[in-house]
Amino acid sequence: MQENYQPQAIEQEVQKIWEESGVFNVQPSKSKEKYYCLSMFPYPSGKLHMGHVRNYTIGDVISRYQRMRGKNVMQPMGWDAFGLPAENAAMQHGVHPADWTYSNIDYMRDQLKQLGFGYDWNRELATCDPEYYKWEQWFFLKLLAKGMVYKKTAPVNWCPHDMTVLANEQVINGGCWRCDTPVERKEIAQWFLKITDYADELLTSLDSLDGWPEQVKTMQANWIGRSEGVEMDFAVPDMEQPLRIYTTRPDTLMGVTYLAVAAEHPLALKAAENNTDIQAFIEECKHMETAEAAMETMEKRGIDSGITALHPITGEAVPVWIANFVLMSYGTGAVMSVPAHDQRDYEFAVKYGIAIKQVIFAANGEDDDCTEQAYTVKGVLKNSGAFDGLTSAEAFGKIAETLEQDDKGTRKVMFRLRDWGVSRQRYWGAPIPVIYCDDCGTVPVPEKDLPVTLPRDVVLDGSQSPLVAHPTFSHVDCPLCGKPARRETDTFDTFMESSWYVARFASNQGDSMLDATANHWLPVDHYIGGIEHAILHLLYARFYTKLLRDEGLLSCDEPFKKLLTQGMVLKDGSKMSKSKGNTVDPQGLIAQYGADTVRLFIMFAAPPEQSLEWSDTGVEGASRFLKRLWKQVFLHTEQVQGSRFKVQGNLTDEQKTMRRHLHHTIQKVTHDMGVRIIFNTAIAANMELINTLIKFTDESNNGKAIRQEVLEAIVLMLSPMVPHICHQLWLDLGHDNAVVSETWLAVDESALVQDSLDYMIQVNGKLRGKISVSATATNAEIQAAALDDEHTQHFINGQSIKKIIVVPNKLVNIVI
Ligand code: OVH
Ligand code: ZN
Repeated sequence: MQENYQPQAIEQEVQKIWEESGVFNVQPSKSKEKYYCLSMFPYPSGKLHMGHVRNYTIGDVISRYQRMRGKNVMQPMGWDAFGLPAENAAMQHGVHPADWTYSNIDYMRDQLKQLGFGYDWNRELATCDPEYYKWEQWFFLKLLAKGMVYKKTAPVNWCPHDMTVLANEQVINGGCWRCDTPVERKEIAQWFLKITDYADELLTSLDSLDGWPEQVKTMQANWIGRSEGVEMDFAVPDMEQPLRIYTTRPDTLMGVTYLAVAAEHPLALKAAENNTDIQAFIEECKHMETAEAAMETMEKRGIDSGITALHPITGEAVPVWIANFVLMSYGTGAVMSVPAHDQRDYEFAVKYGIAIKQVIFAANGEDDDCTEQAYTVKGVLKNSGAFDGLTSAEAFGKIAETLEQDDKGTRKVMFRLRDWGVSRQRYWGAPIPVIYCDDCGTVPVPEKDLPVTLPRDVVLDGSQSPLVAHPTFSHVDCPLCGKPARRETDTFDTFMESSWYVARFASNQGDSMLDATANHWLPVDHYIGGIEHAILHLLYARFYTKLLRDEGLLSCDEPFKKLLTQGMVLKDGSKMSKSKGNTVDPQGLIAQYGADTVRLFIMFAAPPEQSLEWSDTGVEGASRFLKRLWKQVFLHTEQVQGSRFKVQGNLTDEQKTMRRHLHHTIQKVTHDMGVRIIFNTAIAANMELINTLIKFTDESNNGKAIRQEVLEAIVLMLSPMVPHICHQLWLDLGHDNAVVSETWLAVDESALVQDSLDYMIQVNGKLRGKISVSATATNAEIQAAALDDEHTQHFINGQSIKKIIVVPNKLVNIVI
């Protein structure tokens, strides 16, 4: 065995052995239980960052641990390859998005291999491969035929200078990222998936996800946002259509002092007809971002439309305002406003001098004043005519009933969730497979013509997508009538690809979207990824699973049994980022210390769900620990010279204690890795065990046998974390098989049994002696043994004893 630990000398060798033996390539097995472990697949953005290294190390450690537990583990890897960064690179460096993407993939794949992750590379996929997105197009057409997708106009961010649609992240402080021109809101026709049809199921089946963090389930539930309320009509004398609004607080209906409509609402447009101020206001509202987050923080502004609507119960005239915070694409584009009981309505009313009418009062005499701010809690009704004296809950029912009787409203369950807009006006994405014909309308691309592939000959210049002007791509013959027609030039949101890759990995990836083996592997047993995907990606992937199920392609209801959301990797307390210049490049560390040190540091520095603070001394520490482990194995092999010793006869106390420490450690590490999914404590326990082993200098044959047992156990326990060094040490310890295929350790219960226990003896609270008693001794026996102790007797010195207290497993306190 080599005397010194040289990671560079072993890591590549070990990786070659794994690759050549194909240990990580799996097929369904009848005898072994399956375990599908998946880490969120990366955007091939260039090279791995520490967030990736952390994510993939956690996944690999779980996979290797489960493998040792006898599971048939499937751990795949692939590339979420479409998206804006490739287009940006194309513009900045003049490289084609496809070339950029594939060369990044090659580089990053190599990095993943250098880190020793045990992937089944036979299952690798890239979402920009036509063989992949073909099935996405195919499935989209299935959904289209089913009525699960539709087209409607929806706002996008539009740069009037570059004549292009901007993604939300391309809007910086309301301006275009390239030219800073104020961004406008523009309505264009786009494709939507009816995720709202599944809102109820997406919400209720969250309850079945026992293996998900509560926090993530809450975020999903809030996003879906189920509410119970009343939809009602306010008649507008000047207009044919009444104003339809929805409220979750019908109990406050008698406190309505105005209504607010979106700038694009028909009522607003009518009001603008002869009013230049209103025209100007509507024009201004167009210059606003579409992002909902921007809505929350922007200044709330409005203008009186001059039109009034009639209160559905009192018939009183209520002014209608046009407001920038009401969105046409949201609900009905109109809301009722109750300034006394809603903070946003309150601020708007104060700003524009609109009346504030309090109708809800506290039942229990607490402060219900609403002159400084809205009083938003529920209570008892006043100033509400026939409804006075009712509680909010009672009023909800009574008011709903009254409206229903008059045909002016109905109770309604609503969801905050909107349908999923999947159109992107971009080049580097999967083409949406439809054709527009003047005669035949919207025509799905025939199945035989799939995939609709992206043309390669394009130039990206930051203005509109090159697909729009591409001669052969955009101009096609109508599949139905053969006349010249236009192809859809939008591409899919990249969340489409990441919504079903999970199932594709699990399938044979042959000539169908999914085959039956997908049902063997799914659901994913453990899914690991960043918290930034807690809402959208996970919701879309859950939705897609249900769509695939309802299409007969999958049999499970949910894709992810267990979810681990890893924490951020920080440096000096803040997020690592290129712009801050505080990144640590994994590549340099691998070269300097080896992959095992990087993996060990990452797993030791923090529990997986917490943020991890980068520390150079921590990396040094991890490296030193591996050297120490190596040295202990080296010294042992020198001592035993290839002989195997077996424990014979009785063990000494010291030997028993050593074995007890070992088996306690196995017990703890098994629990930490398999149940708690916390690895830093498992590593720490092994570090303590090594420290104990270093002090265990017994050179008898039994001592050597026990040292062998301890070293083997440490190598097995650490092998999921640091698989290369453990591979080598396992061989050095005299085995001829690969540690990767060893089974996990069993606790030897008999080693845990302690024959005797040590007790400290205190006399009047002062430490006076120490005794050793049988582990099965009764309290009375322990007391007797304590009083019998020579030193203790000296301190008692014949005085009478007032009290003796035995603290189990610890001490005996004698009071005189
Ligand atoms: N392709 C998508 C994706 O997120 C996933 C799809 C399933 C939608 C890393 C950092 C970042 C950091 C540290 C140092 C420098 C720079 C995780 C950044 C992700 C994800 C995968 C893939 C990052 C967590 C946040 N973070 N911590 N530290 N692809 O390539 O961005 O959440 O789980 O690993 O990431 S991705
Ligand atoms: Zn046609």
